[in-house]
This record gives sequence, C-alpha cells and structure tokens, in this order.
Amino acid sequence: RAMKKPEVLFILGGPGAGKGTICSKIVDKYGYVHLSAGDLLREERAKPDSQYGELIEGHIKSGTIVPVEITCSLLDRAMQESESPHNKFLIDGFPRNEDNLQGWTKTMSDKTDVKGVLFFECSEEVCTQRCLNRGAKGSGRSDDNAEVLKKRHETYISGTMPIVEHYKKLGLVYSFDGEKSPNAVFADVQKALKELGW
Ligand code: UP5
Ligand code: MG
Repeated sequence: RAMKKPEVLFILGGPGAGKGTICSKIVDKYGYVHLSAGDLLREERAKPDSQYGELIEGHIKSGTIVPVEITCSLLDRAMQESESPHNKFLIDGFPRNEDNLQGWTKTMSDKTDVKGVLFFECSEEVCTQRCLNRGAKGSGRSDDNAEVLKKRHETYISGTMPIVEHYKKLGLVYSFDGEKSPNAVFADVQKALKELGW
C-alpha cells in the first residue's frame, strides 16, 4: 500500500496544564496514538541497563530539558513500533525548546507531517496546585514538589513559549483554556480535531 507519512499533533502547555489528561480522552474516543515524551523518558530511566538513566533523572529533578537526541530517538522508536491503523500521533510535551525543535527538524520532519499544535493555557498557580495535589496523592513523580515545579515553570516560559510562538506564526496553533473542566476542554478540542480533519 502507498506509504503515507505519519501525521503528528504536538501537545503543549505548562507543567500540569492537562496535556496527558486530554490525550487520554482523545485516545479513548478516536484511537490515535499518544506518545508522552516525559513518559517515554521516565520509562527509559527505569530500565536497569539504560546508559541514559542518570542523565534523564538529573534533568527531570532539575526541571530542565533532556538533550534532543535521546528524546527524539525514543519518539521515533515508539512511532515505528506502534501498530495503530490510523497513522495519527499525539506527541505530548515535545518540542519544549529550540534544541528540541532543531533536533526534530533534522531527523523527523522529512518522515512525518506535523498538522498542528494543541496548546493548553493554564496559569502557573493552577498548574502548580494540580501537580502538588497529584504528588500528595502519591504520583511517585520526583518532580511533583514545589521546588522543582518552580523550575519546570521557568523552563516552560523561557524554553517552550518561544516554540509555541514559532508555530503560531505558521498558523498551526489551536489554543484552549486549560482551566476549564477536563470535559469542557475536551469538547473544545474535539471541534479543533474536526477542523483538522482528524
Ligand atoms: N488535571 C488535568 N486537567 C485538569 C482540569 N482540566 N481540571 C482539573 N484538574 C485537571 O494533569 C496534571 C494534574 O492535573 C493531574 O492530576 C490531572 O488529573 C489534573 P496532566 O494531564 O498530567 O497534565 P500534564 O500537562 O500532562 O502535566 P505533566 O506534569 O505531565 O507536565 P510536564 O509537561 O511538566 O511533564 P512531562 O512529563 O511532559 O515532563 C516532565 C519532565 O521530563 C520535564 O520537566 C523534563 O525534565 C523532561 N522532559 C524532557 O526533558 N523532554 C521532553 O521532551 C519531555 C519531558
Ligand atoms: Mg503529562
């Protein structure tokens, strides 16, 4: 059969903006593939034989960004291993900075088709409170504490917002009020997916 390039939506927003929550809802309803860069990095970190475990944990615990070669190769492998019939991928929490974007462009842009960016707006206060609550309920995430959350938010503002702006200039960004209830945000997202022909 003719090989169509995998279609990609990037999912961006601050730490706790609801990226993962909305992606799960999209998966349940549409069956597309959800690849969270953070989840893939945490999985890689947990492998006893990974040569990158310590480096990844160092970045996660400082709220800084892992070098793109590592993240991109995990994303690339996960895309290749996926057996979804749709060929549509939600890449969640990536690209987070200029290095991420350059690395993606260099190794992935020829083999994928980036259709847009779903961007979840949510204040630092609300995002932080959500992650603190999740931590208090036992998320087990080493970065769900006030100190690292401050750093995660700084990295988001300085590193990720310029990437959102870059895609805005290209007319590719769909923005959502991430402070609404999960179902209300999802209703807005479904309209955007429809516009995209997804
Ligand atoms: N919640 C969600 N939506 C809600 C709503 N509308 N109303 C009320 N509550 C809502 O949600 C967070 C919490 O809020 C949950 O308890 C949820 O129930 C509730 P979630 O959907 O998990 O939000 P999300 O945006 O996915 O938050 P997450 O904590 O995953 O965001 P981050 O972007 O900070 O985390 P990520 O896993 O992507 O990255 C972690 C670290 O990995 C980074 O800091 C970095 O060090 C590293 N990383 C890289 O280096 N490179 C990458 O490419 C990716 C990650
Ligand atoms: Mg997440």
